[in-house]
Order: sequence, then structure tokens, then C-alpha cells
Amino acid sequence: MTTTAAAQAVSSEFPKTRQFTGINRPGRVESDVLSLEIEGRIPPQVAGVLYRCGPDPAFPPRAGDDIYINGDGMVYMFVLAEGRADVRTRYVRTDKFNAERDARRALFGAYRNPYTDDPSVAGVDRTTANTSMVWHGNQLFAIKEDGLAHRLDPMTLRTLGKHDFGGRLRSKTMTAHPKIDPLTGEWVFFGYSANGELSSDIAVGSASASGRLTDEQWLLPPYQSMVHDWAVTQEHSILPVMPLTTDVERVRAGGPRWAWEPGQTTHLGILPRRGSVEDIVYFDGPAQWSFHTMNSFTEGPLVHIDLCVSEVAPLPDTLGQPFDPARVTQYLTRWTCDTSRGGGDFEQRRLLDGIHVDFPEIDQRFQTLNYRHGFLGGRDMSKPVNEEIAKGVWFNTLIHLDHLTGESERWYAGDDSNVQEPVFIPRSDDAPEGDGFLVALVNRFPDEKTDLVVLDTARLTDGPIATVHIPLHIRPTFHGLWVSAEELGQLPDLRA
Ligand code: V55
Ligand code: FE
Repeated sequence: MTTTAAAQAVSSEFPKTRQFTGINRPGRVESDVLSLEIEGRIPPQVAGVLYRCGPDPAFPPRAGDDIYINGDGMVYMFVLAEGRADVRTRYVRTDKFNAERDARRALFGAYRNPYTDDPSVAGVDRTTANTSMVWHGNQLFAIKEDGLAHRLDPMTLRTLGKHDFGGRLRSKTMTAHPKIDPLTGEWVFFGYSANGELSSDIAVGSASASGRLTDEQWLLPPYQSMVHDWAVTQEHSILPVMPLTTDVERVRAGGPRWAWEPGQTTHLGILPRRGSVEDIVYFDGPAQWSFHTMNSFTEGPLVHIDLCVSEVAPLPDTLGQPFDPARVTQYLTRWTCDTSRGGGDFEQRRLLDGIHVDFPEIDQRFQTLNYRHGFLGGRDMSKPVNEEIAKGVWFNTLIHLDHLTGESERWYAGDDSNVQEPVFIPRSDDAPEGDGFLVALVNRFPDEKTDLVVLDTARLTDGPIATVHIPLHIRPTFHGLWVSAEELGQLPDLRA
């Protein structure tokens, strides 16, 4: 066997940094495990599939270290029915994954920086499809915001290809956080850097319930920024432009794609959902950062956006100074824009105090609508912090917030645990809002296994009614969704 000098230069070992050790260590295992061990009982109403997605690097990074979110997209399928639980894990076959697998080593370099790649992959699609799952028009997708959605077979997780709406979509990117309108079934989306990496264009559009692209318009924001999540109501779409900015020269020199620019203004671009992008109106506020929106709705002239907000983003600033850990704590906050004023400042009000939160979830039947119930992952700082676990993102608590009463209920998972994003499952099709179950993955330390917990929202503080033991290490995932057996038509049969 011959080995090239370049291949020899790349280590077969993952770095021993916080991004690659402890609960952050890569899993890299594609597997099927049937009839998982279950403590407690999965209720009969829980019948369907939990799909999740996360970054799991297939090969050690080209540079000595890498940021967590740059890993290859690994998809997890938990089939829950008749009290049983099976799991399948599969990588998304992106162009990047296929090229590196052929070479048996990393060829792509730093996060969102093609100037750091091996010349052999110049021009190859870099997306990892590692962030979120979407179910729309009876099709399943995995998405990362720097490329198109990848379509997967919902029964097998086989990658079927990139999704450009039958060649109709002009945007080269799709947000990992499109919104599915529960009233119309529409897929409402944006894509930033729509004309390719480092371009400033933002595409905004929608597809019908059956998956036909019905609208796509492009606009230029006040400045180019990372736009991870956004908000959609029945009447409006809201694009947040927050100062994680880019600098073409810096990126060309191999520097970071994004840096925090403290002096910049936060702009909320409010668009009519069924109108022209030329009618965008901007509301402004001080520099702030948010990854995720819980929900948003229009109430008369007011547009309310509930999101997890921190003072700064958790990345170095434009001078290369590291972020202040005390300022990246995110709090659930409501931003309100009064459209009768046609612009100006937005108002803000904290909805949940004293706990660091992210990974907001709602009863998806209330997406885009005035709603009452929200769910979150949280880090309760009054509980002990286990430094072995607290590498990178770490949550120890699940939260249920009732916006009507302002009351919240919590379940603390223990100081040996990292709680991933909760996903809500309604108790039945006509159950009241928020009445049902939460499912979440929990990384356990020190045995480095993962549990899937099922909680009843009617008695969240009691803790899990079922704990499914998964004999795999699952590197913390980002987002997932529940698709019921009814929506799927049939359940995946992992015996086949
Ligand atoms: C996030 C995740 C990403 C990304 C940008 O959750 C932001 C934040 C998993 O990829 O590319
Ligand atoms: Fe996200």
C-alpha cells in the first residue's frame, strides 16, 4: 500500500481539546440497535420517530483543533412504538463526507472558510448537513445553513440528494430553521449568503404544503452577518441582523468567517409574509446576540419575537479578543416591534430570569401563532457544576414556561448529565396546547453513555416516566423533530 506525504502529515488521532474530549468526543458509529433497555414505561401515545441531527467529525480536523459545529452531519432515528425503542445512526452523504471518506482523511479546513481547504476539493460543496431536521410534504431533510437541504429516506436514513425544489430554488443556501406553518402547511424559509459563501444576499421564500416553491425573493441586509434562526408569524417574517460579521480579507487570509463587532447595531428586518421584500422595515437595538427563536406572533400592529438573547456572541471579536464568558449567558427575552411606527427602536422584556437557556421548543401546532407554552434546555447555576462535563455547551435542566401565568416548572437531570434539546409530542391530535410529552437525549458522565428520557408535561417536575438506555456515545446534537406514525404512514422496521 502506498501512502502520500500529505496523508502521512495528517494525524489519525483527534485533538485532546475540549471540543473533542469528554461528552464532545466524536461518536463516528453508524449502527442499528434494536429493543433498547427501558426503565419505566413509554406510554402508548408515543408512537413515531424522533429524528435528530448533530456534528460528528468523521476524521480528525486538518488544523490542530476545530470548532464543535464543524463536524459532519450525523442523523439519529429513534423509533418509539408499543413501548419499544430502536435506534439507527447514519452519516449524511454530503459531497464533503464522500470526498473525505474516499481519501480517509479531512480535506476541508476551517469552519465556513474554503481558503483553508486542500486544493483537491476546491469548489466542492462544503456543507455538512449537521444542524436540523425538517419534515415537509412527506419528505425528510437534514440541513445546515451554508448549503441546500439534503433529502433522506425517512425509513432508512439513506441520503437521497440535495433539495433545490426541482431545480426552482435559486438560493444556494437554506436556513436550518425554516418554519412550517401549521395552518397552511407551508415551508417558510430564508437563506443567507444565498449567492455562495461570503455573498451578502439573503433569499426569502416559501413552498406549498405539497412542496412546490411558490415564492423566492432576494434582498441585501444592512451588513452581512450570521443569521442562524429567524421568526415567522401569520403576517410577517422577521430577519434578525446581529453583529457577528464577516471580513473578506480576513477570511481569504485563513482567518475566522465570523467575528463579533461590538459597535454595530442590531437590526430586525420585518417583511410582509405575502408581499414584496422591498417593503422591509427595520427596527433597531443595541448589539446583542441570539441563536434561537422560541416563537413569534403578530398582535394588531405589534410583532412579538421570543428568543434566547445574550450580550455578545460566543466568538472572538474583530480584534481577535476572546469573548467574556460572563456576557454570553442567554436569557429568554421578548422583542416587540410596533409596526404602526414604521421603524425605530424595538422594545425588550425578559421572560425568564435567573437561568441560562437555549434550545427553545414549542407545541409545533402553535408555530407562528399567539401561544402559551414554551420548553427549553437550561443551565441552572444554583446547582453544582461538574467541570468534567462542562466542556462547551452544557445544560442540566429542562424547563416548561407558561407565558399566561409566568410560572415555570423544571426538571434537574443531575450534575453527571448534559440535557440536549427537548422535543414536544402532543398527547393526542386534539390535546390542549402543551399537553403531552417531552423527549430529550441526556449525556451521562462518567460512563459516557446516552439516555433518551420521556417526561409527561403534566408532571414535569417528577422527572422521566421512561429512560431509554442507548449503548452509544452520542456527541451532543443540535436539533430534532417528532414525526408521528400516522404522519409517516408506516414505521421504520430496523429488523429488515
Ligand atoms: C449554530 C450551529 C451551526 C451553525 C451555526 O446553533 C450556528 C448554532 C451546527 O451548525 O453552522
Ligand atoms: Fe439552531
